[in-house]
Amino acid sequence: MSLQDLSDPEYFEALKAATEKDDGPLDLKPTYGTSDPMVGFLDEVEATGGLPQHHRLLKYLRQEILPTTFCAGCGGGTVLNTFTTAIDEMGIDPKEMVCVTGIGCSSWIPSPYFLCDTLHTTHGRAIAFACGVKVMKPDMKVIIIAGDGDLAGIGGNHLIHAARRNIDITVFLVNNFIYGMTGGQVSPTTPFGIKTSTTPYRNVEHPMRIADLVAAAGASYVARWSTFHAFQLMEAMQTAIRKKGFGFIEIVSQCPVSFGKTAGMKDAVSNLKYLRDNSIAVADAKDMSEDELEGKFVVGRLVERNQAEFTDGLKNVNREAQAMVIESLRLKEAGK
Ligand SMILES: Cc1ncc(C[n+]2csc(CCOP(=O)(O)OP(=O)(O)O)c2C)c(N)n1
Ligand code: SF4
Ligand SMILES: [Mg+2]
Repeated sequence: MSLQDLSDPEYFEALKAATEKDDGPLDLKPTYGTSDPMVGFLDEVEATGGLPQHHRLLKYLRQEILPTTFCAGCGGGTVLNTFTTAIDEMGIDPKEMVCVTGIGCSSWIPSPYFLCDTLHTTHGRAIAFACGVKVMKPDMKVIIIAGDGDLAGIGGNHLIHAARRNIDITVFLVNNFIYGMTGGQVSPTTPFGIKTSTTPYRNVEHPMRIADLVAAAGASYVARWSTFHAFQLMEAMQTAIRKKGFGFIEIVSQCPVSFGKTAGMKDAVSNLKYLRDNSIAVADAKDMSEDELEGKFVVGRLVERNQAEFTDGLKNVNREAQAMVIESLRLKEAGK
């Protein structure tokens, strides 16, 4: 399976027919009955000598499209695994979710790989589509997974204003520091001094601290973790999904191919060591100066607060407006 196959209309029709089959409600009982995705998996590998057909997370994936097209060592696989585990542990029925995404390697994490209703939108417009879905379907869990280029670059304005409105959607921004899919161009989150394909000498811009910006804009929950911190990330994903209002996690992730090749970290391990060695816990960062924090990733919960949510506000104003119209009609009928 390759990107080429996906542009073949016949292949797409077959894929559509396969995914449109309605098999009734999904059986959400974990196959192995544990939250550790490796338990059972390794036993089955050993017993069969091949890849397991019954891994408990497989049912959340569009299996007809596997294996993924991610490069070896890409953080996209970790994010997909972490997200799927979070959904499984929370017992959320994927039929009650809509995943929305934009364009880029990270946008492929929910679409096509995660098996729920997905909207694969134009570059930078995932949040605009997601807001529309949430307003019309307020009971659905609306979750966005997309890249730094998509959400902080071309879609940055939508992100800020959705956070300001505190609309009840969840956004997982995969920050691999570059435009990965198009060859590693500099992005708004590229660290200072790093070489990319469009800054071959070094990046002279300072990166946007996108999670801090979203926190300042008014989101209910904001955290930053990395693919090195898979378990903390999984728990934070659950909190963000549960939290009423705008939930946001910046997931600092590795792209050994488009980022690592120019930045001097060609394999996943050196990328992950870079994430590990440059992560500072929120509590430790409090006493550090701006200069000391240059090039570091402050990880942990940045904000958690309770405040009015956008779709509730819309519902209330609709109710008030209807009451006003009914009252004015009553007065009119009464000749007053
Ligand atoms: C309007 C528009 N401009 C530019 C592009 C080309 N383009 C496709 S993916 C992409 C960057 C994606 O970067 P990011 O969101 O960080 O995802 P990554 O591939 O790094 O995961 C760009 C610029 C496009 N598809 N549409
Ligand atoms: S180019 Fe980078 S982000 Fe895209 S799939 Fe490959 S490793 Fe992942
Ligand atoms: Mg990117």
